[in-house]
Amino acid sequence: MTGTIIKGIAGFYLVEHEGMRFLCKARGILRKDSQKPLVGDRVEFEAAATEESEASITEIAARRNVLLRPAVSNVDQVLIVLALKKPDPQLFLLDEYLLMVEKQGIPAGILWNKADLAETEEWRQYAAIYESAGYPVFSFSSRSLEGLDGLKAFLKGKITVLAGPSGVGKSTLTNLLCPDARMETGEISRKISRGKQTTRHTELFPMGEDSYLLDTPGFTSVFVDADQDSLRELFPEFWKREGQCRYSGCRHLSEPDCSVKAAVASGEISGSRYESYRRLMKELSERRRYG
Ligand SMILES: Nc1nc2c(ncn2[C@@H]2O[C@H](COP(=O)(O)OP(=O)(O)O)[C@@H](O)[C@H]2O)c(=O)[nH]1
Ligand SMILES: [Mg+2]
Ligand SMILES: [Zn+2]
Repeated sequence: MTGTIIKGIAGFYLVEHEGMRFLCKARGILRKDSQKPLVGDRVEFEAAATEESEASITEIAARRNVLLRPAVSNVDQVLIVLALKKPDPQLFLLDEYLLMVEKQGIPAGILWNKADLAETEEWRQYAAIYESAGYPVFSFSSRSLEGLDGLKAFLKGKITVLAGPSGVGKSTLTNLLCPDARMETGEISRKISRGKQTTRHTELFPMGEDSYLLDTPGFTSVFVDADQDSLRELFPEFWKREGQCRYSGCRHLSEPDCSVKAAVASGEISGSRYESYRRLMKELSERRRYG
């Protein structure tokens, strides 16, 4: 049978297959080849007679990708979650998250959450910035459930990692969509005082129809692993215009006849995205000088 590893438990692996769970050991042959199974792995396994009794993984399918933190394979997409209010969105941080995902070569989507707290016009403004950059954009509320259908369609059949700052509603969303998830949710201040989120294990929560969610703790800052000459390649809307600037290798800063700056001036590229680029270019030059 084939299934997906959703969790590791002290040397065993919980494998999901069409809504059923099988507790599996890795066959000796895998251990001999020092192939360590990972959450997210699509595996071949031999089931024991009854569900939840011991079965064994005999083969791990070739991985399409591997993330290190969290340790998970075969991620189809990362959904970056921001709240429209509480906490207010930080676009620079969102852009940093996007760059991190672009760097891994994994498709990204953006979810504007807590739609119940904001006016539709507010979210349309944010949505426009990122739609023009080429990202799929959604809005949702765990309170009113508006946007649920669109979101479900986006998640269907995929392994999706949820990322984004703390307090934006990632765990609430996970609990809502995944019957098995019992993630802790709550106000930011309470969480910090309890010092949680550090020892969380990696677990994929099945949503049915071969769809899985991975909730992650929030980061308030992100390390963008790029240099000044590769940063622009991580902005899809800049990359699209590569070759249209007067100078090849144009950094889109003070060069004349720059297609990116022209697109910013005409509104085709959002000013806030371009500002994030400039700010990061500056930070990267300082990192190189002092780092
Ligand atoms: N108004 C509103 N509050 C929400 C929504 N989703 C989550 N919350 C609240 O936001 C707080 C943080 O949620 P949580 O899921 O723990 O955020 P996480 O840190 O991203 O996992 C909790 O108090 C939730 O009840 C929503 O759609 N609307
Ligand atoms: Mg959470
Ligand atoms: Zn340029």
